[in-house]
Amino acid sequence: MLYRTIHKGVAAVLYAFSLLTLSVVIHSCVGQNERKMETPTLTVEAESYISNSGNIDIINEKKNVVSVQTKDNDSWLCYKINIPVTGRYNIRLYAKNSSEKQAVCWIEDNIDNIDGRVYNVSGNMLIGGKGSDYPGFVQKDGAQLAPSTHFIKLHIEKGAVIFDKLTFTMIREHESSPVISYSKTDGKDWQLVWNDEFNGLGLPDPTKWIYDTAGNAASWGNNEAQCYTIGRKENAKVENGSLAITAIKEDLEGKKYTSARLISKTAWQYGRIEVRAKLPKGRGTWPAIWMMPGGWSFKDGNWPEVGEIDILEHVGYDLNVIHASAHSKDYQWQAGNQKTGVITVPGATENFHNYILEWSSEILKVYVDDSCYFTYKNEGFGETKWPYNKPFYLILNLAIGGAWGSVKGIDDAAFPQTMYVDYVRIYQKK
Ligand SMILES: [Ca+2]
Ligand SMILES: [Ca+2]
Repeated sequence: MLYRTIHKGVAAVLYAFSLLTLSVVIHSCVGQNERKMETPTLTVEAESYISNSGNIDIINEKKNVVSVQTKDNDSWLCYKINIPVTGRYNIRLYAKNSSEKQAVCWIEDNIDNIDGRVYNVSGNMLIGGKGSDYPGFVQKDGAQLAPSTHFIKLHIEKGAVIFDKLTFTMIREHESSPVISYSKTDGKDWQLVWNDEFNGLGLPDPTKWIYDTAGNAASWGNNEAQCYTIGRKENAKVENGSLAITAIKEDLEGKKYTSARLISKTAWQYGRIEVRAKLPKGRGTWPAIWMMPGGWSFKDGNWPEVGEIDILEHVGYDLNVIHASAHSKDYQWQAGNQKTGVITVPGATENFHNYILEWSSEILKVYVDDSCYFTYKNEGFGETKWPYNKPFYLILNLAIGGAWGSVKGIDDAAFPQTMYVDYVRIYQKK
């Protein structure tokens, strides 16, 4: 359910655009000393610096907004922050320029402040002078930060700025080495190799799932209407034996809905992927259970050449009609010739059903319960038609709107809506 309506050139532009302006989720703040990360946005007030250099004043810029005003010379401010999880963070600097000249800011990290090593985390963040077209903050995707206490130094050069706060929002958790599980081609019976029964309570198991928000700024290439969040129980939680991915009608980051997109930390090559789910309903909902190649990220582009396997898609305006598809360079949505199967499943939004992919080097077969309704055989013509001889990871998401989901509009009265997943079980031949 990825780029779909985007032609390659547009995708490339969007990719470049997203690097410049990636806007990620900010919903609530976590205190600076809070180690447990429900919501990975750290907010650092400008006035909370522990040391500084240069000529600065603390001012009440507006009611309830305390800021730091720097003069028109070089200065720095140092902050002590706790980074809870290894990863790359989008860094926003909420500041405005009080001089004519463009100010140059950057963020530097003193690693543990022990050996005096420093490195530039953000690169230059430019704040235009008075009269420039400026949205109130500048942002950059920063270099990777390790989980520890950091002494972060904000440098301000050339201009004079009024600086309110700084935020660090996780873009994507660091994956040291993705786990890959291969099926034996000469194996006999299916054996369970991975599962999540969703028996706990709270956020999804962080050893098994990560959140993907990397396409929020680009509306995920399908012009989707939701903002995907990270570590927010309202959008993704485990309770009553199921994972609940819930789409809510609420404003966040310029979008009108929130939801979640989880991707597995393990990738599998071949196997039987079994997902027991109950679907949301309502015009505008677009739940999906699908797979992309191991290590692939939305920002990597190169869709659909890399391959995509959709085990389930359902759009709310077409109740109970279930789709399975396989996309490749030669068979894909843009050309209208992707390999697809369709089946009607009465009560798909009322009851749990098993959505199953059986996948080998020779064939893709998709089932609902015991009914096989999609088969695609490897024709033996190579990667452009069969890019499925490599590991793929699993994605569970509930999109709202988008090129397909919003064909008949979005029924705001239907929200909130939830996709429930009773379990995910992966079998391989060992
Ligand atoms: Ca402030
Ligand atoms: Ca369960």
